[in-house]
Parts: sequence; structure tokens; C-alpha cells
Amino acid sequence: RRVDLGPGAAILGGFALDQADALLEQIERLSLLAPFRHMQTPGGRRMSVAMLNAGSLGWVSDLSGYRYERTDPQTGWNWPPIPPVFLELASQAAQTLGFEAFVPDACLINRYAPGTRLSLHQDRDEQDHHAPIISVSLGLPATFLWGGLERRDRTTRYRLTHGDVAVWGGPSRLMFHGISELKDGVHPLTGALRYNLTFRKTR
Ligand code: MD3
Ligand code: FE
Repeated sequence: RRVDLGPGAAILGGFALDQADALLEQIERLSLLAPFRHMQTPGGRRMSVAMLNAGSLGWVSDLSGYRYERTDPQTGWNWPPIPPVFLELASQAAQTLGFEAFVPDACLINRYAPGTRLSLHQDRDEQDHHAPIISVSLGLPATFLWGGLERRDRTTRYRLTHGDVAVWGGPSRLMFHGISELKDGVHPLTGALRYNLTFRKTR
């Protein structure tokens, strides 16, 4: 099941189902090294999404803005490396859309509880806008909002469920997108949580 959203962008339904157990095990392990935290927006608000990073660079938000950092500001340590099972999956998904030799340097893991949302935004903190972003959804389903190149453009809703992988490349790389408030629910593998992994090449 593949849903094409536009040039360079598609949702690959269930692409990660076989690896889901292994991915969740690695998320658990990573969370012991760089705990999930609610970052602050530059405007001083606490994000409802909890985040952790793996890779040589990690996405950080605080009162001074959004950026990629080599170390965890909470501990001063480097972020943990991206687990091989993550890298293999990201590369295979990228290849499906024709992006060869995709090697991300950052993996951002978002954790959603019921009520958590991610408002409409563009991902433009990466220097390399040519490389795609790969995303993997695990646990509870979510409603994904897919807009255009302008914030005011109308949005289309898609459901992202456990095991779905999406590839965002080419002209779709800079489209506005977001996640609606997560609904209550229980997933056999994650309980009342949804996880989303994004793989990025930041430089
Ligand atoms: C379209 N994450 O981490 S995944 C993000 O489910 C983010 O946690 C959401 O948006 C989540 O930045 C949505 C789908 C997604 C991810 C990255 C994209 C769509 C994208 C980058 C460019 C265009
Ligand atoms: Fe995003």
C-alpha cells in the first residue's frame, strides 16, 4: 500500500511492520542514554511532544531558537549513535522513492501521549534541503496534516498508523505539515503512546 502525496513524497503503508519490535526496543534503550524531554519553543512555550535525539547532531529548541547541536544540552554528552536497524530501514525506504545512499546524521524521536499535537510547521533547520526526510510511525495512530509551501495553503488529512514509513523529498521537502491532537487509545506494543522517528541529513 503506497500513497503518493506529490513529487518525491509518499506514505509506504506498513513498510516497518517487520522491524517494529526491534525499533521499539532501541527507542527504549536510547531513552536511557538521552531521556525524552519537552523542549521550549523560542516563544517560551513547553512543547507537548516529548523528544529525544540520536546521531552526530540533535535537534534542539529553547529560548534562543531552533538548531542542531553536537551534544545534549541536558548532560553535555554527545547524542547516542543511530542504531544500525534504524539506518538500514531509513536507507531502504529512501531507495524505494529513488533516493540512493541516504545516510542520515540525525534521528529525532517524537513521543505523543493523548492530547499531544504538533502544529503546522516546515522543517527548514537542516542545511541540506536536497536530501529527503524519512519518518516512521509506531504505536497509536495519528492524523497527519499535509499542507503546501505557504502556511495558509489548505491541508489534507492522512492517517499514519503503526509501521507506516513516509518519505519526504524533492519539492515536498519544504511543505507545511503537522499532527492533530492525539486521541486516546491503547496499542498492544506502546500502550497509550505514539512514536515518530524522523531521519535527516542536516549538513
Ligand atoms: C513533510 N514529525 O519531526 S512525521 C517532525 O509525526 C515532524 O512526529 C511529525 O513533523 C510526527 O518534524 C510528522 C511526517 C513528516 C516528517 C517530516 C517532514 C512530514 C514531513 C518533512 C518535510 C515534509
Ligand atoms: Fe516536521
